[in-house]
Formats: sequence, structure tokens, C-alpha cells
Amino acid sequence: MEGSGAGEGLEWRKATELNGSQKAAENPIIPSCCRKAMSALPEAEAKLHATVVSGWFSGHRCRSDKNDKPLYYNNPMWPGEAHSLMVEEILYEGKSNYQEILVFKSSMYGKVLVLDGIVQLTEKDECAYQEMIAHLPLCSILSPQNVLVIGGGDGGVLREICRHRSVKHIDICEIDELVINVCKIFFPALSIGFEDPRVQVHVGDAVDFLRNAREGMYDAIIVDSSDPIGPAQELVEKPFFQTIAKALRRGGVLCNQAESMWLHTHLIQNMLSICREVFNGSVHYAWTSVPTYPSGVIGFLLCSTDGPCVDFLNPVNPIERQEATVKHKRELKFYNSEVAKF
Ligand code: SPD
Repeated sequence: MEGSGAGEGLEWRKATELNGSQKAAENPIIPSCCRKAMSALPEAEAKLHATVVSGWFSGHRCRSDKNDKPLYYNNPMWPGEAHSLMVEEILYEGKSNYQEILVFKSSMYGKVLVLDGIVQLTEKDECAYQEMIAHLPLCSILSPQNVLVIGGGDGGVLREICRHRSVKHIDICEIDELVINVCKIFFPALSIGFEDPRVQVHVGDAVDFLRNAREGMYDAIIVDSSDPIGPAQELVEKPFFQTIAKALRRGGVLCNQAESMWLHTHLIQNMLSICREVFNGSVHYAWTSVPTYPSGVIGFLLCSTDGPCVDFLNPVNPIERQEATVKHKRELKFYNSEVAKF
């Protein structure tokens, strides 16, 4: 990897350099697990992220004690459970100003990106997430032109948005430049999204970015965030949704990563009720199957602002029309107009 063009400040370690163990709120109606997940973790606890133990990555947080024995901690987002993946090789381990970044090669799902101990994507099942979060909103409106992506530093959502020929400009606001750089090295099939000339990258805080965005500027905003612990905490709060609604044109759409209906019912209910207050058009919840995410599913909050009515279940801008005219190097693997009706 040395001299690979990863860029300055890319802090990384080769697998050979790793030691053995590394290789290996206040609302009473919200239960404590969700309350804890919605609030920032104590600094000491937040440092205990998942590592690889005895050749397995586990989606709970873990560190080794001084005798190299693993110590396990519940992840407050999904207490009492963990999903493990067999690790063939650790490809990258680093720490940015915001989070710990891990890339490894798994035996069954290809390469895996992990942030602060939580799986963000695997090569095998990323299509189900990126295709849905991008095409559910973009296919629900006619001729989307200006799109904003919040998060999404791996580039997969950009890759999908770029299928839409009507799109003229895509802003992406990602807080962590190291995630972008690491993905450009290890996940080229996703980071290809950054190569489209319509894409403009802004490294920074999404809340600030939106505060300064021109009113009514975007046809669609896609929030591809990590879970609401750490850097993404503010992205589930009312002021954030208010700035999104303001940045959307009339009849514009939001698609927001919205966790698992099996694990985060209260968080989802909370987000839905905020969005029903903030958005005057449609508010809808959709979901997709991603086997490497906790509980195997993840949801999306779909909202539209006041203006032309948006029916998320019946796409007026079907993806099949795009695909019929321009042949993409990469075929869609998951999304189609029928899947959108679920
Ligand atoms: N619980 C994990 C949620 C991850 C959502 N973001 C994934 C980024 C893929 N572009």
C-alpha cells in the first residue's frame, strides 16, 4: 500500500504489523436501549470498538484485556446480539478525527468496511442498500436535477444517482475525508461514483452545510449516515430535518437511512413523528434486506415537501426507462419498480 497514492494523512497499518489479538434522553416512552443509542456515549466507553478476535469480526464492541483475553460490551444500538463474519485478512486499520476505520476481507461477503465497530457495507450486499436509498427517492419525482448526499463517503450512493441522466449536479457532504480516501483504495466499485463530473465533494459537517444551503435548492436529498452514535447523532434530530425541508424545492424528496424496524421501533417512531410535523407532503417508511446489518434489514424514511404530490409506492420516473436508453457498465442488482411497491 505504501506509495499507492492514498494521500497525506492516511493513517494505516498492514496486516503484518498487527499483533495476534488484533488479527484474530429523557423521554420516558423510549426504552433505555434506544435512549442510550440516541445520546452520545461516555468517552471512555466509546473507545471500545470491535476488533477481530481469533479470526472473527463481531458486531459487538470488544477489546482485549492485558492477557489478550477478549472483553465484550453490548452495542447500545442492538443490545444482546452480534453478527460475526469470518476474517480472511485485515486490509486496513486506522483512526480519523471522527472514528475508527477497519477494512477486512471476509470469507463470504467480500471486503467489508467497518466504522467504529459497525459494519457499513460489504461488497456482496451493498447493492441492496445503495440502490434502494438512491432510486426510491429519485424515481419518485420527474426529472431530478440537483441532488445532495449527506454522508455516503464510500461513493456507492453517488454511483447510483449517476444512473439518472436528468441529474445535472450532485453535492456530497461527508465529514470524514479519510473514509473517502480509504474507500477509493479498497472499494473502487463504489468510489467510482466520485469520478462523475457532476459530483462536487464538500468535506465538512452536514448541519453547517445545510444551514448555508440556498433555500429550495435541491430536488432530492439523500442522507446516507452511519448510526446515530458519534458523528451522526444530530442527524436524527428535529432541527436537522427542518434545515433539510428548507433546502428542498416544493415537492422535493428526502430519503434518510432509518435503522431497523426490528430493533429501533422507538427511534423510527420518533423520526416519523418529527417528519410528519416538518414535511407537509408524504411521509413513508420503506425497508430493504441487508444480511450483514443487525437484524438483516434496514429502513428508509421517505418524505416530500409541500407541493406536487409524491407517491413513493408508484414511481413516476421508473428506473427501467433510464436503463433502457443508457447501458451502464454495472447492471442493477436489487432495485426495480416492483421492489419499490413493497
Ligand atoms: N447500521 C449500519 C448503517 C449503515 C448506513 N450507512 C451505510 C453506508 C453505505 N453507503
